[in-house]
Amino acid sequence: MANKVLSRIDSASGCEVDKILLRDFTSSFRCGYVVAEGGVTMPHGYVDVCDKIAQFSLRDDDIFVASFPKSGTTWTQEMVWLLGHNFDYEKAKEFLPARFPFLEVQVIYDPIDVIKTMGSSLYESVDYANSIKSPRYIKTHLPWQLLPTDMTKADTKAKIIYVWRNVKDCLISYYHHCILLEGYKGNFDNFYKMFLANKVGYAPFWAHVLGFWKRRDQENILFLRYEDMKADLPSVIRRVASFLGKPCSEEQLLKLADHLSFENMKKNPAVNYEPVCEMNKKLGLINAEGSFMRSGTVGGYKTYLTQEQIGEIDKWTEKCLEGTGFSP
Ligand code: PPS
Repeated sequence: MANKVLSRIDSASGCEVDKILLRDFTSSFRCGYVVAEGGVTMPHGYVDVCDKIAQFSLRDDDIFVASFPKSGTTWTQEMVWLLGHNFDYEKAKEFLPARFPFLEVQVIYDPIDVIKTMGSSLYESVDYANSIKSPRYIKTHLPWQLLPTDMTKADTKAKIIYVWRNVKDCLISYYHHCILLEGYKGNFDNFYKMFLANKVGYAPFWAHVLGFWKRRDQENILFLRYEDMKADLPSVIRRVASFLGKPCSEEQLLKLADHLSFENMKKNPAVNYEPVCEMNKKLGLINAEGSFMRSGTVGGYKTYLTQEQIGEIDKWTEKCLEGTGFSP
């Protein structure tokens, strides 16, 4: 078993959520799951690349956007990329994953889909990220302990912008995402059970957030919240610009905030993943309706979750955060 991988998730374990996980994610390339360091659930393909990721050499000018899935990653990536590229809206018409590759995409998505939509070089995502010119802009959903080892060195200069989101909205968004893009054919209740049992990809959720929150005072880490971006995007843009050391005039700021509005991102094919959803359908990989830019709201969970579920998540959260000093 590779370095960071502790065990396989096995349907013979007798655990109900393990069975659901193995049964209800139906894409043919999802041939099982493993438990990685920190109790993290990862699709089986992680085994093939975890050592490569651990050994991935960082450069001083690397910029990572990291998050638990469905926390506002794409939104943050587009902001960071434009700040880092002198507001080049012309170049930003290129598909975001080509400008800002997803380090471990090969673990998560069907190769046929990724190759058809992004090209074969992008599918070998760890090699691709290794090969691109500096400064590199890299997306990852990996928790702190699974990041390239270089990141944990005290003198690392590579920067990480971490974004997190209210766990209930994140859960709902993840459920829709898994139906749309990850071949999930189960119902909401089973997804909910898996999420709380830390059996969805990249879970446990709170340990993920805490891993970065604990390091939020490091000079190379910026800790953001989706809800703050919704409440006052210009303020967050200013913080990010200052963290990146990129000047941003009031005029540039207003234009960027407008470009980053939900309505504009929803109709922007470079960031809305419509081409990927279309390709999935065309290839018959996934047959689901919906869109990646789904609702973009805060508190949308209230129409999905029962009072009982809300109470259960609150209790679970309290337990996960006990003694940490973190208040959501
Ligand atoms: S992924 O696939 O994990 O990288 O997804 P991620 O980008 O992290 O999260 C997708 C959710 O972010 C919402 N989103 C936005 N909300 C508000 N404003 C803007 N501009 C924006 N862009 C993306 C997107 O709609 C997903 O949330 P839900 O709740 O599903 O709508």
